[in-house]
Amino acid sequence: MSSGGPSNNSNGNGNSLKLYYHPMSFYSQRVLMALYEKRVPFKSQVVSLLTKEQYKPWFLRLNPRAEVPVLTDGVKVIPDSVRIVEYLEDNFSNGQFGQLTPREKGSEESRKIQAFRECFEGLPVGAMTYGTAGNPHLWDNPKFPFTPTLFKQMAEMAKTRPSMIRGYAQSNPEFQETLREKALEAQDGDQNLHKTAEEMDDVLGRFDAALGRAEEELATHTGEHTHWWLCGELFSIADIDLAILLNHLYVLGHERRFWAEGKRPHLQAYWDRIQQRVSFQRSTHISLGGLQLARLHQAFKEHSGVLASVMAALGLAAISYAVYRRVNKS
Ligand SMILES: N[C@@H](CCC(=O)N[C@@H](CS)C(=O)NCC(=O)O)C(=O)O
Repeated sequence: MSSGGPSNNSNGNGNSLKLYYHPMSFYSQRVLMALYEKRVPFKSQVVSLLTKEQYKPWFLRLNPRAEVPVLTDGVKVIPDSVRIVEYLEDNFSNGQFGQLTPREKGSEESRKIQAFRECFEGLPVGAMTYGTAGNPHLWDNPKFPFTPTLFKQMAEMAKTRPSMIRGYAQSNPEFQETLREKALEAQDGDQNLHKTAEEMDDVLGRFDAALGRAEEELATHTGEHTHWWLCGELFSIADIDLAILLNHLYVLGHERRFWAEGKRPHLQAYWDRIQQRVSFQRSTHISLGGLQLARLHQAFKEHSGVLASVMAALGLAAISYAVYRRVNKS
């Protein structure tokens, strides 16, 4: 998929870019990692998925599918993580910016990157996330913020999602067609996130097959190729896909199923290495303070008045107390 060539609105130095995202969103993390890897400057705004800010008219005007991430470049609006990463690669790859695809297009490395991208980018990540939440027998070792309470809320949300989206379609006539389509997908299609144990076997199998392919490839990096990334010397878009995927599975608590404790030693070594990368750390870091601040920001916008001030004061007090405790501990 191509982003349609250089933007007339882009000045090529990233000053006009703005990313609408959520720090817990898998697809947002993929774009963040690409931006950090390429060292492209950008502004950003958190869209609070917890308070359903993605269904507010201002955001639907950017993306009628009500999904983050969305990148704007001047007046140009680019939704969808795959398209955004390609847009960045097409428009910000010279001089000061990093390169995530080989210069030589027909090479073996290029072909491998494309094949791995198709393999990873086709995985049903939403089904994995919400399906894990809705099947307690799959809760092995989940990490913050995936607590049992959050998992239970997510499982409930997966059930009520189609009717919720239909409700938003009704109250936003301008975006009705796209939202009705989305509701149908959430009811019967790919986007049905309410999964039975049997359906989850299939979802888990698909991830297992993809990670098996990665393990096989990494196992071939011997001798002078031990320092290679997934498809070669270059740290590529396939590496971003794999890094964010491994992180997501780790946070959901699936590392023992897929690679840890001797299951896939090459993938384990890759995971250890990827965690050292600054772009990875910056794109996957989720702080409780950050999530609370995003909620407060939304509250401010909606009820600018006494209530918001009180909430802000309470939130800031809680964050200050957490910082105070941390400082006192160290
Ligand atoms: N294909 C899209 C998927 C984006 C997506 O599903 N984003 C989720 C967050 S990870 C979202 O915004 N969901 C909100 C909703 O569907 O209400 C991409 O690659 O960016």
